[in-house]
Amino acid sequence: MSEPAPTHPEKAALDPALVEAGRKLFAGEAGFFWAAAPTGKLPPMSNLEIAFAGRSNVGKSSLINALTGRNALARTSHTPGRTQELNFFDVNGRFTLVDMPGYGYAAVSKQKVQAWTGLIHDFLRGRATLARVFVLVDSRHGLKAVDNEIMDLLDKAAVSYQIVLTKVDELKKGEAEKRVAETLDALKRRPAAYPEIIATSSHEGEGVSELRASVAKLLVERGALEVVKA
Ligand SMILES: Nc1nc2c(ncn2[C@@H]2O[C@H](COP(=O)(O)OP(=O)(O)OP(=O)(O)O)[C@@H](O)[C@H]2O)c(=O)[nH]1
Ligand SMILES: [Mg+2]
Repeated sequence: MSEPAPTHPEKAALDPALVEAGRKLFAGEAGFFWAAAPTGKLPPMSNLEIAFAGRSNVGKSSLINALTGRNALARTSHTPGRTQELNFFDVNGRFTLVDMPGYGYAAVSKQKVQAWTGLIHDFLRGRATLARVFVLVDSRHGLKAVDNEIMDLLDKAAVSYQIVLTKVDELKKGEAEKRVAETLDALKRRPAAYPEIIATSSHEGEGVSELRASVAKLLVERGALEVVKA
């Protein structure tokens, strides 16, 4: 008899070889190598890049720390607006993580918001080495207008992106599943959206190995990593 069809055919976490590849991928060295301010230069393009975008305070920098197993590789803060540049982190000389300033944060000057928005948009639209954008969404709040704007931009530029829900440790049991289903539904007509959502908690580690596996899968697809099947 044939096996029943999987409910999440794309679910990278179900493939143990990818989970292991993801673990290894993030197990070695990780280091900061470049900051780009709105008026500054981007680093020369070399390795594939994976960017973390999302509203201010959603947990972008914390998730980079959780993925790389460091406490303070990317700077985090309770106060929104902590990350003010595009920060580039090399992982094992193999690929690059990009921590971005938050969008939709109104408490800094209008001028600053404009400069950050310009920087974020230019980078997301025009970077050939950008392999995927993780669009982080607070699991307590779901998609907001600013998230839809960023997804519109990524769809138009045909840049692959994946929604990652953050801070699921703050939710009651069962709420995360509901949020995932509702968010997936909102992505249906979005051509550049990866059809799988990962629910994470940087504080408790939930979803982190799944996210690492998703990065491994992406690098395999782009020819930047080989995975030996068990
Ligand atoms: N409960 C909970 N809080 C989290 C989690 N991840 C991050 N936070 C908290 O959220 C706040 C913001 O985290 P950051 O990682 O600095 O957020 P960011 O998106 O980089 O913020 P900006 O750089 O200001 O845009 C901090 O107080 C973190 O401790 C999580 O998984 N669970
Ligand atoms: Mg940050």
